[in-house]
Amino acid sequence: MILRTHYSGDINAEMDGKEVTLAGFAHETRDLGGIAFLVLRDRKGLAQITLVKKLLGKEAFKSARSISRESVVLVKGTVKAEPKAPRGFEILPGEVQVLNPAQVPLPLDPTEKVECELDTRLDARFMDIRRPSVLAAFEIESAVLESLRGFFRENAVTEVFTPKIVAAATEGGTDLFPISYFEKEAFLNQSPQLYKQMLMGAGMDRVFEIGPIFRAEEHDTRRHLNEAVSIDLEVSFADDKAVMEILEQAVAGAYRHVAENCRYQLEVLGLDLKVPSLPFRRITYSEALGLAADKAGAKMQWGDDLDTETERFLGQSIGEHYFLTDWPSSIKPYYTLPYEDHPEVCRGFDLMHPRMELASGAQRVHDYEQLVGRIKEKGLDPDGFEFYLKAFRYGMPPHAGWGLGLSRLVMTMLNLENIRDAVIFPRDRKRLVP
Ligand code: AMO
Repeated sequence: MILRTHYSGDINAEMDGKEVTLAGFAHETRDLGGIAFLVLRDRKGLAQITLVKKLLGKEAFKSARSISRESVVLVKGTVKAEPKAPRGFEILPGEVQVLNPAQVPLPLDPTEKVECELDTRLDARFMDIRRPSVLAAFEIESAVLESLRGFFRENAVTEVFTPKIVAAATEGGTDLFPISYFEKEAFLNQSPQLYKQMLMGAGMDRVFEIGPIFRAEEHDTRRHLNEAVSIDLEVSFADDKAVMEILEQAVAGAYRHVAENCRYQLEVLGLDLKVPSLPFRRITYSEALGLAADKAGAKMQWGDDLDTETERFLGQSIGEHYFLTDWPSSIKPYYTLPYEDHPEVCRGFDLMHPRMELASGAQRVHDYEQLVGRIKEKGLDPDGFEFYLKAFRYGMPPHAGWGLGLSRLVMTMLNLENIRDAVIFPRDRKRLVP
């Protein structure tokens, strides 16, 4: 049995006279003597419950008007069109039940009238998410996932799960969380990279995975976490250019889906979401260096990773999503395919939002000997990768793919200040609870 018949957001003045049952939290109470208001909040909005002594009876009126804020309430009543009420209607209740009272004082103010430090909010996250604008971001994140899954299905991509407890590093050996795994050494996986590539060798042809990645980085920034959700794609018989097209369509599609399906949440956030237009600009690494040197006087050498300053400069001057392509082979991982005729440059790319990197990807090395060579060049030991390399000895299709950070996608889409605003229970250098 579901206790409520409607969410607040589903009710409007045209439903005048209808009997409804609402359930949610006591957002606010206002007492004007003979008449009192209870504002009920659920995940779709607010509803004004007008408490009238005559309708409720003396005792029920008395207890309803003294409900503590944020208590869980159930209201049975009639919808009445009321032009003076905030949403053009009020509910005249015949019954107001407190299903579970909230203690006082509250750890923070869910009505968003009082500002609150991020740490206080995260410490009492269950209460913080009751704030409509905080909840809105997570509802939108769920819509983004729905859009991505739909997009992958339309493109005949198979959803997979790969292990998060692994024996080897993916991205180069550092930044791993060790865990105890019986008598063996094990780690939390940094990326499904090796597994999604092995699945190309398995003939799965097109796979995607949405799952956690773990990075033991000491970063303390607004865009790094130690546990993040990555959306990973791998496609056989595709090159870097093909998977970049898939990526820009996936991103623009997610924006479109949110713009069409999350109107209430966007309104709560005060956002007029602009769907990015396709295709995104493609800029090579060399062009980016040139632009930064000409216009901002940056002194980077070919082969340096782009620093935050340069990224910021490029983001500001381009002002929309763009791809950075043709990176030096020396700064991209061993699995990135170098160009045949100028191997110092590789088929790796990053998808950038003006504020930060959202994704990286590449066409991969699929030749066994070349892959072993690249692993050695990076100072790694091929023996540690035997389980992965094996898949390259018996016919590995050429393939390409990418990894897209879910929280960064949501954070930039909604213009959130901190990645922690896009993660329900974030894990960073200092935070392990809740
Ligand atoms: P990369 O390491 O660039 O590539 O990660 C892909 C994307 O994942 C997100 N991300 C993070 N988000 C928050 N905090 C972090 N610490 C963090 N680390 C990564 C970013 C980033 O762009 N194997 C490759 C992908 C591939 O080539 O397919 C990889 O993991 O949005």
